[in-house]
Amino acid sequence: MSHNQTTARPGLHLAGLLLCLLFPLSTKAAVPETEDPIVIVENNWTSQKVISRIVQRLLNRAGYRTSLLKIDTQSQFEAIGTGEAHLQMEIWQASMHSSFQEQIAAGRMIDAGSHSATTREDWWYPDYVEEICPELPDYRALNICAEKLATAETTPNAQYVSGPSEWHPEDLERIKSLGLNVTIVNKDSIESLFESLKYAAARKEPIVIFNWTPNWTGAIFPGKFIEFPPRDKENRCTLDPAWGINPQMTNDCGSITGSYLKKGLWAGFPNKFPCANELIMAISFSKQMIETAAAFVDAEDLSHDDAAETWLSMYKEVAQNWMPSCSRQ
Ligand code: TMO
Repeated sequence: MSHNQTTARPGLHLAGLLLCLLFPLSTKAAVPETEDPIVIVENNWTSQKVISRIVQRLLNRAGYRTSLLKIDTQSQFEAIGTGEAHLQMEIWQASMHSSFQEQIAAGRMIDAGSHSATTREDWWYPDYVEEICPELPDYRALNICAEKLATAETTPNAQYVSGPSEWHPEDLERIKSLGLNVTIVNKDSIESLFESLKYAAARKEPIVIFNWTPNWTGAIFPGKFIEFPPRDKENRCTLDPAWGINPQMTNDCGSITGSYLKKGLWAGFPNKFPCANELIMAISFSKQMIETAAAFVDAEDLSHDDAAETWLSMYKEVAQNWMPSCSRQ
C-alpha cells in the first residue's frame, strides 16, 4: 500500500505511521519527492532543444514539475553548479569539457553518464566542394584554395562560416597558429548557419562551415570534416604552446574526434529528486536518435515541441524502457 493511500484514509493513518516508524528504510518516498520544478538548461542548437523537451516530457510523466532555462554554453555550468539549474542533457566534449570539469572538481556537479553516440565538432564542407578544391579535406587546402573559397566579404581570405562565437572561441587562435588565410563569419543562430549551407548547396557554391555529428546533416548532406593536425589525448595542444606544429602558440590542432556526449546534473540532484535521478542515469541517445530529433526541425520544419512529441511516438518503446520502476507507482 502506498503512502498516498494511507494518508487519504484516516482509519489507516496510524497503522501507516507505525509501519514507517518501525521500518523507515523500507518506506518509499512518493514521486515527486518535492513540488519544486526540475530546471533543464536550454541551449541554442536543435538537438539539445528537442532532447531537453523529450526529457521534460518523461520527467512530467514520472510526476515532476519542470521548466526550461535558456542559457549559453559557457555560463550554464556555473548555473547548474549553484543549483539555479539542474540538468544538461548534451555536454559536448570538444566545446564544454573544461567548464564542466571545473564544476565536477569543485563537487558542484555530477557526471550522469554518456550517451551511446560519440561526437565531433569541427570545420566541415559538403562533398561537392571537393570538385572545386580537390586538395580537401587536408587543412592546407584552405590556403591553396583561399581564392576559390573566398566571398566578396572575406577576399582574399577563404570564408569560414561559424555559429555563435561562444561555441568555439579557440578558432581565432587556431587560424593564427596554423597560419590560415581564413576569415570567420559568425552567424548568431543555428537557422542562419544552416541557411548558408542550404543556399550554397542549392547553387553548388563552395562553402566551409562549422558542423557537428550527430546532426541533421548526417542523413541529408554528405560531407566531410576538414582534417587538421590531430589533437593529443592530454589536450596539451590547448594548454602548452610548445606542443604541436607551431611551438609558439596553442590550438594548432583540430577538435577532438570520437568524443563524448554526456549528461550532467547539479550535485544536489540525487538527494532532492531521487527517482528523476534514476531516469536521467538510464537515458542514452544513439547517433540515429539524435539525428532524427534534429532533422524533424532543421529538415522538416517542425517546432521544437512538435519534434519532441513526434520523436516520443516514434521511439515509444525506447523511452518507456528508460522509465525506472520508481516512476511507475
Ligand atoms: C555544441 N554544438 C553541437 C553546437 O557544437
